[in-house]
Amino acid sequence: MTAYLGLGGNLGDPLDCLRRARQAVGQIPGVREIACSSFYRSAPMGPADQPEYVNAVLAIATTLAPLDLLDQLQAIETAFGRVRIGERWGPRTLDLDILLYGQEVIDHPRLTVPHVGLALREFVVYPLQEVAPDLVIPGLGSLAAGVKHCPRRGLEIIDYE
Ligand code: ROI
Repeated sequence: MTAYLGLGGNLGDPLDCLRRARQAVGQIPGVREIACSSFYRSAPMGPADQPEYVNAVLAIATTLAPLDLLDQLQAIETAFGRVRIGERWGPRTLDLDILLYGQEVIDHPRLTVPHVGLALREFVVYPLQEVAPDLVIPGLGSLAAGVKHCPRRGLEIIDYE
């Protein structure tokens, strides 16, 4: 199955954190990386009094069932020192979200796929478009059409000089 994962973080050194998280995801048994987007700097969505985020999207091929994949991703979040600091939409060291799992629609207490807000978030749709320009999102239509309605809000690719 092809799945798309959103990576995000805004505490510590988020670029380094996301790079290491990418490695960790690639080492999950039953997961193989297909593609990785650029890394992006993005303005926080939600409370503005927090550091800017780094975001990226990974395309993977996986033999894991969705909830098994979720378990593995949450174990990585925990290993990276993620603490849930009460506040909703507050800062975090590492977020690993299952954005899409093939064309499946999943409505489970632990997991909603396609990810809530997928079409609205510039830090998801632009990197996703980089790795899957022709994607169709179940219930939402073509990604390319969604991107047209999604302002960049200052989203920019981090350059590595
Ligand atoms: N804002 C940005 N820019 N990137 C994120 O990954 C992100 N993640 C979140 C909230 C707090 C909603 N804001 C975000 O969970």
